[in-house]
Amino acid sequence: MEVLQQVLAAYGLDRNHLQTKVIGSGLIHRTWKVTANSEHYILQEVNDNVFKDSQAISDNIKTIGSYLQMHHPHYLFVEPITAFNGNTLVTIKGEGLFRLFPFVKESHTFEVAATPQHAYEAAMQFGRFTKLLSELNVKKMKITLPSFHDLTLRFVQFKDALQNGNQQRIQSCQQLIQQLLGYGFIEKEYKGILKNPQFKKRVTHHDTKISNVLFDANDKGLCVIDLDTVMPGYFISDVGDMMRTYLSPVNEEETNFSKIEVRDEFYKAIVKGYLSEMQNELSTGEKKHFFFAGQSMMYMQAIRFLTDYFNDDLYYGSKYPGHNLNRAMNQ
Ligand code: GN1
Ligand code: MG
Repeated sequence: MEVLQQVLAAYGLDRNHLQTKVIGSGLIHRTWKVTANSEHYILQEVNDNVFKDSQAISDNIKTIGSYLQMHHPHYLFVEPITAFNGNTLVTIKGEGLFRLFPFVKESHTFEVAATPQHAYEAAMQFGRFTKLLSELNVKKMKITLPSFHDLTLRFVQFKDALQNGNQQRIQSCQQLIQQLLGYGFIEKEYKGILKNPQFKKRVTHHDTKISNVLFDANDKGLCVIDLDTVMPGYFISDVGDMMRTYLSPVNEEETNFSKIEVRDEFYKAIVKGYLSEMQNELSTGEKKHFFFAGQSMMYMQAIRFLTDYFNDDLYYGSKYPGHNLNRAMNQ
């Protein structure tokens, strides 16, 4: 707590009237809701082990912020607050890297898509975000995580882990490994996309789970948040991660796998919501890959979790033995 008070003081918040509460379920950053003199804020510790170039994140947020301010001033863009050091990021020696956001009044988030309407609203918001930025030169965006959604690289990392990872764990997962290798055609199709001139790089969010959308009091989407992975990418990343996270009634932590199913209505809602904004942006070739989008992101996440399991949970961490194995099987 001492550390958080130190961080908040760097933004001019009076350390004597503060309340902090852990919120969010992200695997990479840590997040708190802060109340200071009845004003609310969101405080985040940025994982600089994963995001090694924090300046790239700040630069991208500035680039997008100024573009939207100029061309779409009505868009609700939640920017981090500038600290006394003139920067949005504050380093506390030996502790980490932090930033602070204003809390958007009367907004809320969902942890799961409970109704097709939630899925529709979220998909529309992610589509709108990319569409509003479609005239921004995508090359101006920095790469915050190199090769983040490169399925070929993830496949190579998976095969690397099979060679060099925890042999005991690998031995006990032969069936799952064979199953995942059997889906290798998904990676081949991805390679085809890289060569397909109909596919375009756009400003892509890359983390489209429902909790990254702010909703208003009437459950209408307001805007998207969590912009660290916004960088050039393909639409399959955003649409695919929505499918990965909205189609099933239970999330990636569920270990009773019989509860996992694909809810058709939610699939339709994602396509409809996304196309309500992106209809005229996507090529015919891209539109043909809606189904593939879901397939490829679920596959990528399965091999990322299993790779991490074989690498002794170095990346995602684990709360109980076999956690990342369960996450992989869930996918
Ligand atoms: C990570 O931290 P979080 O939960 O927003 C990961 C995503 C995964 C997700 C799986 C930078 O996101 O790619 O889809 O976990 N982000 C990074 O829950 O690796
Ligand atoms: Mg995230």
